[in-house]
Amino acid sequence: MKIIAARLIVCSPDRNFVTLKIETDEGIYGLGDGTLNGRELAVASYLSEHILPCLIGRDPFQTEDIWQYLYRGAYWRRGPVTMAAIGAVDVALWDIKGKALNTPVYNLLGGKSRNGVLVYTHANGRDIPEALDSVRKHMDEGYLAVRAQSGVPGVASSYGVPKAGKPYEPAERCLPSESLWSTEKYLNFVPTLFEKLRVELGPDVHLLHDVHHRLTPIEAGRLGKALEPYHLFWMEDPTPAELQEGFEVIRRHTTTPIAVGEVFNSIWDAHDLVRHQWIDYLRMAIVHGGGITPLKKTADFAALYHVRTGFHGATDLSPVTMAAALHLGLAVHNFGIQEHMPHSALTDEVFPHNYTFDAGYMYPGSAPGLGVDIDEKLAAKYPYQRAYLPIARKLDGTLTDW
Ligand code: GCO
Ligand code: MG
Repeated sequence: MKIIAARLIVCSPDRNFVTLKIETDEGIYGLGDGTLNGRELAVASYLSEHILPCLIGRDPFQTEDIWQYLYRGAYWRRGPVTMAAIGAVDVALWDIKGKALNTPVYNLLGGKSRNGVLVYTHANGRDIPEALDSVRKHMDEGYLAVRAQSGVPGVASSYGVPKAGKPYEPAERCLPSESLWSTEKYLNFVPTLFEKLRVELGPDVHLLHDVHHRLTPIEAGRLGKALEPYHLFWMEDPTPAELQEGFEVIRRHTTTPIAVGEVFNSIWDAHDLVRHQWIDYLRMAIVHGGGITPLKKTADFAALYHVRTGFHGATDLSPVTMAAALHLGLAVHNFGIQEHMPHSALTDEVFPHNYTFDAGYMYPGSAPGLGVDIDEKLAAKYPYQRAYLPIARKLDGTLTDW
């Protein structure tokens, strides 16, 4: 089998997506996702200018060699743009491989290690009563695990809280908006949120929380300790993770489990975190980490240190990445949980897929390959629109991590 064509479909059905379609001489094609929120065209250009011409004529079954060719062969390694571009190719090749062998991708990764993939979804509210209602609503829908975010009194536009009545979607089709941030107000408030949730909801539901990189390690240690009575499933991205040893400080102070990695793009970003057991869950997105090939290796490495997976699953990753995460999550032994932030109805229409949700779990389906397609005619009706993530400033105007 040979690759005869590779092209991009950049569309915006409610939000931007960069999709790669690789076609073969046997009529089988595969899809990959190259979406990098707010930087979509950088990945599209990396793919069309630098990668796609090199794919023509290659054997799509050689996922390992093609991955090494694109990673080592470029000389310039890593970084979100490069790795998302490589990830798009790698995932499309696994899709082709599954279709050619007439089997779902998880069978090529070790087969099913479990019946279904435990997922968590997002609850949010402008205040504690609204956040509580939102968690309850998702529990009624069948979710066994829910991430809870709430507006913080005295802090305008807190992370994770939608603008009135709209589903939460951080990228906006305008120049970056600015939100204000106060660590002091946040740290005083969050334990009261989870105290209320536990009292009202009981001990069984898994509760998660995303700090979104906003604290220093010692502040994160304080928060983790304060949250211990409410036994969170995890506290996510407590501090920016460039300094991996920062997590040792957090670990020294709290037993609240830690999840990190949605902005990582290489096993090397997590190497120290994993081998020192400073974290519990690794959240790298399949696309931004360079595809299924490196993520399988990363998961196996993490397994040696009791670190489990919690792959990124926000709406800025397309249904193709969602499917890839479900196949890999079903197969690896050290699966932890999968994020599920459902896409809009329009996005789902553009990307028809086989994966399903039932009673707290998701299932990738048994279609050959990944089980996701793209309706190109419909996609063409929604052209790319420039969009940015917001930025955050402290109350005194200092730019801080969003
Ligand atoms: C999450 C996230 C996201 C990010 C988004 C940025 O845990 O799902 O933190 O919602 O903010 O992916 O593009
Ligand atoms: Mg997050």
